[in-house]
Amino acid sequence: MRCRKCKARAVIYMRQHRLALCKDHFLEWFVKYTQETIRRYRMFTRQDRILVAVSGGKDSLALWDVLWQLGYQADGLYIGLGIDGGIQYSDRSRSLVEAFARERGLKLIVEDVREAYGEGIPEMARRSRRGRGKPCSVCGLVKRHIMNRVAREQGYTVLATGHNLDDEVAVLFGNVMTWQVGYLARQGPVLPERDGLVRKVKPLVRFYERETAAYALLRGIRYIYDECPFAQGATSIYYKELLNKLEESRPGAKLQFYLGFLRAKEQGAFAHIQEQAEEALHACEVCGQPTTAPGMCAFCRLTAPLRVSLNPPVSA
Ligand code: Q46
Ligand code: ZN
Ligand code: ZN
Repeated sequence: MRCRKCKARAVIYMRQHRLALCKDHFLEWFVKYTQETIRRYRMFTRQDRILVAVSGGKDSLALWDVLWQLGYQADGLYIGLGIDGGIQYSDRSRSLVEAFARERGLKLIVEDVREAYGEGIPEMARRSRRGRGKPCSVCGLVKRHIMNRVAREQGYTVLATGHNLDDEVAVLFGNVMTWQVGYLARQGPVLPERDGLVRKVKPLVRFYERETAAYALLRGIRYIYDECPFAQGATSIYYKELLNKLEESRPGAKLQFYLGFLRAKEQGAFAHIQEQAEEALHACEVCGQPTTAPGMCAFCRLTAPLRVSLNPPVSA
């Protein structure tokens, strides 16, 4: 197959766009298409200070690389989750992110959960009733809390994550399967800023996973190939497999499903539940971060016993 632009040997064929490209033209297209997504969904401008959440995986590092090439003010945030799983998952991903930042002279902020609280995600999950023993719910809570806190403390106006189309479509499918209309009303490439929550954006949301992987490989980005050990058996992975089968027989089905949803949203399909879905937020009485819970936020409740042991009360 030949590149549509220069007729050289193509390295990728994207069936949903009926587009074959060589290495150079694919890399150029990927950067331009990301910029178009940023503009189309009004994600941010050159004046914004962007904090990119980087896990060490292909998507988040590809995103940081593209934003760096486009000349945005984008710093990285790595959150050490204290996950080993027999493959030193957290240690290896941290070294890869640090090497990535060093090689490009980019600013990286590292927050390590175990260093800060004396427990990693697996231990926190064992103590918590959240997620019935599965660490992902606790992990999501901790990551959201730290991302928002760091962004606010350090004056970032936007938080960017590397979610790709496959991730978003799996979430959308799950939300539709259970008719979580509140979640559907909030799902999208941009979550606007409100009451102490920093704006969240997903600039890679129109790329299939194989495209972000191709971008990372062709750019020579070293990333962690292993999934987090706790990702196994997740419902989202099952949905991804189902949706891949659909895509095989109907190329472009995933993109169509997602973009159709966004169009319906823009036309106001969920407008009437949008307001109800946005529960009132107030400041947590311990950390000051926005929360819907009365009094203390869920993160402070989770870490309260740890804070006591880290800062024992001073006896008179
Ligand atoms: S890192 Fe955390 Fe994921 Fe691992 S424990 Fe689950 S949520 S699977 S993105
Ligand atoms: Zn070409
Ligand atoms: Zn709190």
